[in-house]
Amino acid sequence: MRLFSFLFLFTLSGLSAQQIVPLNHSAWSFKKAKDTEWLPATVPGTVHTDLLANKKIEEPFYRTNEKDLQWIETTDWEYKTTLSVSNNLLQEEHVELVFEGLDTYADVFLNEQKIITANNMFLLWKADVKQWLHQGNNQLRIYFHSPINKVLPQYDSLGYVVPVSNNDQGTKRVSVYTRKAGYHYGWDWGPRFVTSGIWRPAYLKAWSDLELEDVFIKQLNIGDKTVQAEAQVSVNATKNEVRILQIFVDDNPKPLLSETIWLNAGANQINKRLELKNIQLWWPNGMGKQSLYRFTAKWLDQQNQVIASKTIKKGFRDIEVVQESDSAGQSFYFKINGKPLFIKGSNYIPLDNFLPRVGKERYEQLLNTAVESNMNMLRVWGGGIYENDLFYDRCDEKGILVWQDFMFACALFPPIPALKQSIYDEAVYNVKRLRNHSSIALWCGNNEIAQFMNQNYWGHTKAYFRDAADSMALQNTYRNIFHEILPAVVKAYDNDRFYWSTSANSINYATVYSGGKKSGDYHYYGVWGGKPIEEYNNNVGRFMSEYGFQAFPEFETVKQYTLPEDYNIESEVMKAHQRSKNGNAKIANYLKDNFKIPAAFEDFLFVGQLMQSEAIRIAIEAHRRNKPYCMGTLYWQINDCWPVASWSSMDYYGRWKALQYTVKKGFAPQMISIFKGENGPINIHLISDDLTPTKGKLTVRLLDFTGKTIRQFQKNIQLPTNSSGIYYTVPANDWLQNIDTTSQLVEAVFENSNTRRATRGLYFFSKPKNLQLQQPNIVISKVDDTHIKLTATTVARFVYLQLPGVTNAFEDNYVDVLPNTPTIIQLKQPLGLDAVNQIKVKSLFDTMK
Ligand code: BMA
Repeated sequence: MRLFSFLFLFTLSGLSAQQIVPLNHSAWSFKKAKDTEWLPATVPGTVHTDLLANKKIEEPFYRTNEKDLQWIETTDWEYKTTLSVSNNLLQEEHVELVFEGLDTYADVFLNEQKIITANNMFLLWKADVKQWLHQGNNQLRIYFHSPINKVLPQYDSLGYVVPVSNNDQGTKRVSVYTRKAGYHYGWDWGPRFVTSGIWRPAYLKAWSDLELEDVFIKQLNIGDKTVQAEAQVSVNATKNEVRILQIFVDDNPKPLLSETIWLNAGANQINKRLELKNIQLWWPNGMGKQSLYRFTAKWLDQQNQVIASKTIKKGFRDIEVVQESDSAGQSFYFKINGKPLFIKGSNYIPLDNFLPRVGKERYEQLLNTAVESNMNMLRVWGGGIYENDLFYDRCDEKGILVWQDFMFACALFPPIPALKQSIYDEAVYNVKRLRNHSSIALWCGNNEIAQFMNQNYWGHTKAYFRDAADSMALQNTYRNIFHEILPAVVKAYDNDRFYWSTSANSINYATVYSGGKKSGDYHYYGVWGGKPIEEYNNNVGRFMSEYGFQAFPEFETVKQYTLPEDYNIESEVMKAHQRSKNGNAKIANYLKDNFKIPAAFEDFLFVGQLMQSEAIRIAIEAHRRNKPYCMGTLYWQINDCWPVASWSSMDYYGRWKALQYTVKKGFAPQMISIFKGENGPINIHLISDDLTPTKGKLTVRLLDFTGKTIRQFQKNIQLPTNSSGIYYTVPANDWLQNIDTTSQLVEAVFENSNTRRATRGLYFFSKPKNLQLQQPNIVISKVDDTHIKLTATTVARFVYLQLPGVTNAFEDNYVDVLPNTPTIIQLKQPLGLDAVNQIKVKSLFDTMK
């Protein structure tokens, strides 16, 4: 085995005067507990990725390999390393061994002394190990119990089966007995890989005198450019002593606060009022700047030597969830710094099944996609993880608000006291870890549990849940966790943040779900469940926290997990990458109603993406038209954790599906929606989320597919701030008398006179399958290094551009091109000389031949 000695000691950013020895570069090895051969391992990591790196298993995401890897979850594993400890380190009064994440049932032994027994993936585990360490080599060994076998005795002895959705793909659904990411056990977009491992950083932390444990800058009151705040500093002192606390803002060398403090041996909590002048407020993306201030708390001894210091970033903003009774029911919207904000965004799931391999770049790419798509919120959904600090740092910087679920989804939880204690500890740890982040908008107890309990799910009836004795125990546990433990933790540690007990939800703290469209937040899956896509227009709630529609990833991605013989959505391999019940049949049915089903596999994937994009476009337009009745839209889901057919708008490799471009346009500050209700007229709606009124010119045309204008209307209009309204009604008996619904369309363009930008909406009278499209003869020409021009001789629908070898090369894609109206597309990177000739183009017409 390779030995690694710590030749240098250094400090983590934000901490000083203490020694941090990271264990991630140390030489680790691992083995099956029963084996004798140790293999090299990576920390942080997982058993699966270590087996892969050692070529002991095949690529888990490839074809149907998942099936052959299920043995890993019922196996016990061991990890070990040698810690070379210097005398210098041992001079400190305390030496702690810290694991920011152990997945999950882990016994940690130092020099064969058991020092930690871990049972919750979402907790930090640490122990003061000084007494067990000696100078030189020390043996660290971690025994991971199978997360399945560990809880089987509890499962078997309970006497009844706790209802868990069939997302848990185990024969015995034991996931709810363990505090571990729900999606590890499978989901309707994810494989089953029940991981084990040291999944977050591990280190030795040595300190003397005092330990600065936590710094919370609590915002008390925002006045005109002045913010009243409180610094809440938690510190552990080794003895009764007098020390100096200083607080600095940004690079200002003069402390904002400098005070001598009497510390008692043990834990101390020091709260100090701060008055902050000339503060710029923090705003979400699209509303203003994301001003963040750096606060550094320092502890000094009486010789002014720094003993410990910690830096956090903080943005100041008021955020409020407004629930006011009105004629329909009750509002549910966010007010930021006093201004109502229409929420635009999506649900977010973990970026990988093997979490430690998600690096900085993938977080960046995800959050850049959110920003580029004009989002202002992501919902960190409850079947995944409380994300890494980096995720929330980037959300703060980019103005992406976070709807933060606690990690509970689609299942009830067994009535086990130790489990509740662990849940309490987990909530305290994560609320304290994340509460400085301005981006976090609310805490939500769980995903869909109350809703499931009341909808005859899991083969049980409502009556069962209400009356049976075991059901009472489950209900009490539910009430205990989501109505008592979690809100109490939020109240104690993050009092100002709104707590919502479950999503979807109508009345906070109700166990009987009475949700719906009139109050609270709403999950609508009638479309995708079988209802026509137009039903989105009739199912608008006050805050749409979920709705979604599936599509396969594009061919390039499919190629990465298949062989040519798998190129059929009903092949075994394609079905292994489709986890939603009847998912393929649903896609095919919706396609039949809306598009001509193409014969070629690649075209099928392409048209499937158009289907998804059209469905969600209808939903987004309906939600925005209905502002302020509806004040938020979060579609299900922005990303994937592996390559799969799913509701995502961007696939596992970061490739934008057609939907992502539609979302970008659909979430733009100004949007046109041309809408015809049943038996109603065709109305031109304009929606503006801007905080200032917008002036511009509206042009509405009736065109035929050759580009000939049949009718035209123009007027100057003004869009009020934060508004949705009808600006023109197409005169039915003049414009629409003799139209051909298969070869004519309505176009509306709004030219914003402030930004000079044009917003366009199109209305086709017929579904894509019935349109009389002709060969559009699309020509691409270079305008300049970052712009190309598309022209067509007849209407071209959903023109898809691909620059081979470049992912997401274009700012817009899957566009409708009208004849006589050149379409300019911007590129993300400058275009090389010949690149324009390499661009591949395809449109709906090509799939209809
Ligand atoms: C909702 C989510 C997820 C699920 C999605 C698609 O219920 O909360 O549980 O993946 O719908 O079915």
